[in-house]
Amino acid sequence: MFYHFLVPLHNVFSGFNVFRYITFRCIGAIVTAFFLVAFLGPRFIEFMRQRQLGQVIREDGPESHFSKRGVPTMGGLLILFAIAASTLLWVNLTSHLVWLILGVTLWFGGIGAIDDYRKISKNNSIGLSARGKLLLQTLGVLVGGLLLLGEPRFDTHLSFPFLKNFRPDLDGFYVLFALLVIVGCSNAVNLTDGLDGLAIGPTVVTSGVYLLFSYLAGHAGLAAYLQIPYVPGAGEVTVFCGALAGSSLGFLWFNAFPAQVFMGDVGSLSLGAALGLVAVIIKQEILLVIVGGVFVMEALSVIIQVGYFKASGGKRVFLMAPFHHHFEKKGWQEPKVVVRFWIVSIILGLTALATLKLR
Ligand code: 57M
Repeated sequence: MFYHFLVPLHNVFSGFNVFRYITFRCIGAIVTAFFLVAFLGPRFIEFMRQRQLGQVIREDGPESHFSKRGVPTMGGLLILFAIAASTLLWVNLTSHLVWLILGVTLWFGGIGAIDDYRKISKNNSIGLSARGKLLLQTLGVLVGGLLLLGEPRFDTHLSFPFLKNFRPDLDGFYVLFALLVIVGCSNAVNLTDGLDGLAIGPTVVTSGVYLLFSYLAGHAGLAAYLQIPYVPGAGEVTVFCGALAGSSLGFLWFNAFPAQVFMGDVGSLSLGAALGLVAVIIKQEILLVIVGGVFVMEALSVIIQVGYFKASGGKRVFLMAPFHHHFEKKGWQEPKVVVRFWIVSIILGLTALATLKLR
């Protein structure tokens, strides 16, 4: 919005020219989103507490989690509000890509919100069925995917980190691939969100890395120099990534151990979908396996555990899945598990950045 109102006023005051620059608007989006969450956070937490809209805790989980009963949840509403408000303030509103990302993110948030609300209002931890959730997620991605394919010059080739000349074309199958990336990432973030700050920390790192990649992908000269796919219009996605990183940092303020609020499925499903879609749009889908390695590890631990559990008639690979519960069961304190997962996430983020030069 600022872009549209203030840039035309540069004749009156030349300083308004600064609103042209993606870098400036991205920083504006980070700061705005952070302070929106920081300011509204205590009010939201108080609101949820007064209405006793708190977390239901499973009886079969680690005992250390029983004390978390009643912690306000659905903090994702706050994150989504800050992302949407900050993006709309700072982005160039003619960008189709940003509207698409906002639409898909809010759709996934809506699915999560229905699920959360059913759980807390009935207070019996039963939300939407897994099949119902998957169907709604698939619908959201299919509509988004078709709109994306309708974009002029949308590239259906994949690009692999470290391999600049290997770019297979998925053509019509690209939508299915995008479905796998977006729904997979959404559910992986959801599985990761089981300890204070565990999902939001790597979300900050991942959105930070994609912020940089989308800036580079949207700049023809830099993209050519670094030999990454050039995606016209991706520069505006940088502003969205800024809003995502800023609101996630703001949420971490309250979600850090001991958490005052959980994000709920409204947060985890939408954040995961947003990251997956950004990766798809800027043609760095495979890189997500590295940058979002913590989410991938968590999802794999569940697949391995459930698969082996069924195949072996009740044996387990981990003490408990997802992976973070394994370490809790081994006796690690919650903050230790979380900070160590953050360290892994930061190292993976740096590795992803290194792929820019190593190709
Ligand atoms: C949801 N949700 C947290 C909170 C958060 C297939 C199976 C492995 C699925 C998995 C599952 O349901 N995962 C997705 C994980 C829950 O948090 C809420 O859910 C939102 C995210 N969706 O925002 O609203 C609990 O996590 C804790 N938490 C924190 N801090 C946070 O900032 O401490 C969350 C956020 C909260 C709170 O305790 O109540 C969750 O874990 O339920 N299922 C599991 O994760 C279960 N694993 C399991 O059954 N493993 C089996 C195998 C055979 C599948 C095994 O290994 O034997 C565990 N879930 C729980 N306890 N709660 C089992 C133990």
